[in-house]
Amino acid sequence: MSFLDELSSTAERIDALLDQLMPLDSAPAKRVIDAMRYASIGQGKRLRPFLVCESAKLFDVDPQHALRTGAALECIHCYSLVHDDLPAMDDDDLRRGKPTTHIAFDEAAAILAGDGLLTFAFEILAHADTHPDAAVRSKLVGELAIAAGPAGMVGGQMLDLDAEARESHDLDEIITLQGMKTGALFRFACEAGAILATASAAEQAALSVYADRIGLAFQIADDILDQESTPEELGKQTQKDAEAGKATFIDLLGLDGAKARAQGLVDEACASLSVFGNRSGVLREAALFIVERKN
Ligand code: GRG
Repeated sequence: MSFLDELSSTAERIDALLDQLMPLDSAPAKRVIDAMRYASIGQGKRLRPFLVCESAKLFDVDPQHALRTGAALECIHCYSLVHDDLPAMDDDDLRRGKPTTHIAFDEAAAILAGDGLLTFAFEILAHADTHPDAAVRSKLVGELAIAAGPAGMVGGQMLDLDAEARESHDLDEIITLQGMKTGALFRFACEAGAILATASAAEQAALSVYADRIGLAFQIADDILDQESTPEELGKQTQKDAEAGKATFIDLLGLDGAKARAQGLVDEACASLSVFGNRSGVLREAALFIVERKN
């Protein structure tokens, strides 16, 4: 199977699982489930769940355990998109090629849908179907909470909002905030397979370096796409960071410098996988995909 076929096959399995886990018919509060489903089912590259599944394959983890962990992580990612699009944050009306959740429903429903997805992620992880060993489930819950919370994504978003008010920014500051805002979920995605398998510290460390490099490469590629693509191609508004006065990697490195830096990070990510030998081919392709993707 080609890399893109593998990616879309994981996306289909994630959609099917989320559909099964969030049934509309039996829900007492149908509108919030409807909004949660709208925000999470049917679109998105599912890159983070894909990384969970592929890192898990390195250790022959039960694919269903990896898929549930990936679905939980995707719920967190989708919640962050819903809340990020709200008028109090980025105020966007287009996401994944369709109206954002607060436009399709209303602001209160979008806030609750984000809250619902955030908490549902931990319900999925805590369930015995995710792993028979409670200690493994507990580790997954703890690590995802750290990645999504004030030391990770939420903290990075706060630093990002604070940075808008300042005139000058330096590269280290932007690397730190992006490492928290988007990098932390990538870190969880890549380390989850090792957690599910109770892998060795050396294997976890290798995946941690890989995650760190692809997380930063992802954000640099996002800034490049934002500059070079159209809203139709990306399915979301472009150039919003520049309008908001946010510093991007292109401001700090120049377009060519940003592209060179992203490629250097892909090379470092691939090198970090040498401990896994030829079992890590798909993860190498994923690193390349992250900087070559068109949306
Ligand atoms: C609101 C708590 C809170 C956090 C928001 C990550 C984040 C913090 C906001 C997302 C805003 C954004 C567009 C950031 C750029 C990087 C990013 C996460 C892009 C979207 O991820 P993809 O490309 O999207 O994986 P799909 O749609 O494929 O899932």
